[in-house]
Amino acid sequence: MSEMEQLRKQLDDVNLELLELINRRAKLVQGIGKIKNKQSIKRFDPVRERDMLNQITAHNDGPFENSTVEHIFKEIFKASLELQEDDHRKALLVSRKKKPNDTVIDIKGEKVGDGTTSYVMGPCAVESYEQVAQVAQAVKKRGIKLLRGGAFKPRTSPYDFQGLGLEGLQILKRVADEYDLAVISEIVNPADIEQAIDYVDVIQIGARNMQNFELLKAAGDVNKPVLLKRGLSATISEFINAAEYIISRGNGNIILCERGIRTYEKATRNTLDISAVPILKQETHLPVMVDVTHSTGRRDLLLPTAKAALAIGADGVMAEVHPDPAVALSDSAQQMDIPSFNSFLDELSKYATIASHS
Ligand SMILES: [Mn+2]
Repeated sequence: MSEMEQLRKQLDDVNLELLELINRRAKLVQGIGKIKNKQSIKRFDPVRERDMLNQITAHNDGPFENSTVEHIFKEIFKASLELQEDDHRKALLVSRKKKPNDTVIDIKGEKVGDGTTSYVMGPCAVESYEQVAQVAQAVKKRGIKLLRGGAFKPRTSPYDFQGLGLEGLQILKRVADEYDLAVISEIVNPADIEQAIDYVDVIQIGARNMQNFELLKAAGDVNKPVLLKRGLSATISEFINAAEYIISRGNGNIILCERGIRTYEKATRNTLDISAVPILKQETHLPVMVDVTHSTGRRDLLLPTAKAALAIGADGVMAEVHPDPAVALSDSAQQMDIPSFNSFLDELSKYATIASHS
């Protein structure tokens, strides 16, 4: 064997030794990670990292420079930390890995996520008792249980209609009682959650508030189903983590709602990310709905996108219905009037997984 071959042989052996050592180190880090997890201690500890690096460089006799040694070890530390984070991701409470079977949410008898199609219909904003009651009547006639209506409206412009606030919630409650419906309404302020639960059956957290972590925590602290909309620029991972904020506080009754994301496309108000539906269904155990009104912003696209939503496995469809969309105080371009709502449902029912809405 030549000298070169001998050295290469030794090098191969050292590589394998290093590999064994790195993996041995990784196992120790995983063990520490488990203990930290149990005690809710943060995984990254910069003081401890600095101590380890100091100890290592103090023993460094070269030929590597201390800075090089630090760099190599920093990479090993980083990889180990990522290993802990992978374990953590596997353990998300909303994940299928944590709970393999579907979460079914019972809202006044309407079971969302049980394999049948749920509908959430109603006006963009609560404008008056008469307006909500007219829609409630139409919704009720079709055997639909879930009525939506905005009382607090986060609008793009501060000069646009901001909603009726508490009065809007009171109207919803009155209509829900009169028509035996369940109502869904958006809450924008964590301080309003406690009061809202007396009026609504489902708390909606809107797209603009998907990462309002104080609001997510407040919604997680109450015993009331939450419909969480995907943020307009949120990745699926951010969306899932927003749901994790709610479930981590004890409230696991969460409906995820895809409502379109911002892209460069201008033909629709947002771009409906339809593939998010099966991804969310695979990754989480939560029911997934599609809001066809806000994703498209176009009345002519409500039916085709709703069909797509059901075909791809959504648990429900949300759309806006107004007795007279032309005079609606918000989203007048895309709300359906009551005859359009009826034909929308006639057509969509052919694709739904339940016959009771015919
Ligand atoms: Mn709207």
